[in-house]
Amino acid sequence: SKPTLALIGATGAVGTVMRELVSTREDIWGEIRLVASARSAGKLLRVRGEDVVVQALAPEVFDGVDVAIFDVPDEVSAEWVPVAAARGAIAIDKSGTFRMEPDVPLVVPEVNPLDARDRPRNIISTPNCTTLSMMAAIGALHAEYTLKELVVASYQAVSGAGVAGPARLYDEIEALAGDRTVGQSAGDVRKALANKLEDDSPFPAPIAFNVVPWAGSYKDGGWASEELKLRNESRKILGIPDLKVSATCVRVPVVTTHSLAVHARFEREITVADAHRILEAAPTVVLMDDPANGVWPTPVDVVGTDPTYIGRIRQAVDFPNTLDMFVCGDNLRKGAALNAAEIAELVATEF
Ligand code: 11C
Repeated sequence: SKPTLALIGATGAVGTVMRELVSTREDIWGEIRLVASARSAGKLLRVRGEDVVVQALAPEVFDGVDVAIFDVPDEVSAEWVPVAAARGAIAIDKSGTFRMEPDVPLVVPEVNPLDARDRPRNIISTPNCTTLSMMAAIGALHAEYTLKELVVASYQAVSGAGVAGPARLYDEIEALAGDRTVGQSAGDVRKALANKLEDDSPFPAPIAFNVVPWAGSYKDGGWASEELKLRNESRKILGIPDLKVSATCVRVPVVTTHSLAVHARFEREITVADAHRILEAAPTVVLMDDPANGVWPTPVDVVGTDPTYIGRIRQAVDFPNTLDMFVCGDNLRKGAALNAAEIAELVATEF
């Protein structure tokens, strides 16, 4: 019989995309259970064209579940992922809680699918959306040219911060709209927003009319957690423990789709034509690289789609064996729900 799937965090930003994905991808699942916090229990949500009652998170909801996908805050995962695993479910976790634990694989199906088989704790982690938004493309290049260094600047969409992110961006845009003087003197955007909106933004600075060089929590040395995740997770997924990585993560006023400027050094010379050949052959990558004709990816053309888009590929003039590139990926799809769904489909073949 078909395996039973549970979606934990079914009402969140990623949970919503997850329900859409399981409703539109090949239907390999038997029962699909929707689980959320007690606050959302009893709600009806649509999956595969049917209304399903949301259940409150409790140990019993995992009984009979084969695969459980978690998209919940770190502390909720820390408590409940082991419960699901102990009750026999393969737990696929989107949080940062288990990603770097040595006995938990961190999987991107295009890059390291075999790692999903080795899961002594019955837990598989799925990476941060920033790491994931470039990984299919970078992984394909690495497979042939062996990556040595990555320097990355991110341009992260507000939905990375959950449903509160887009809500805040829309509110700020609405609050500023119509005033063609705002944004022209230091502090005027902050002042205009303070007059109209509550001080409850998920972002540490105005996000409309702005870019914010901060994503995640504060870490030693002045790093933002997102920057360290990008480093640690890239190393683990690619299987290069000493990969040199340095990142600067920036939030931009884009609703959904993270972009990354990537400066990648390889073991040997790689030309733009080499990269084009590899990326054209990568099934989940779309090459949009014809700058003479204005062809490169942007978030507004990528949002809502599955692939990883790449363009602006250049051989770095002053750095040997190095390419500069621009990558876009929908942070809620490949960056989150889609990667988890793909891992789930990978392990579902075992049932
Ligand atoms: C963001 N990448 O854009 C983050 C959200 O470790 O999964 C996801 C955090 C994580 O804000």
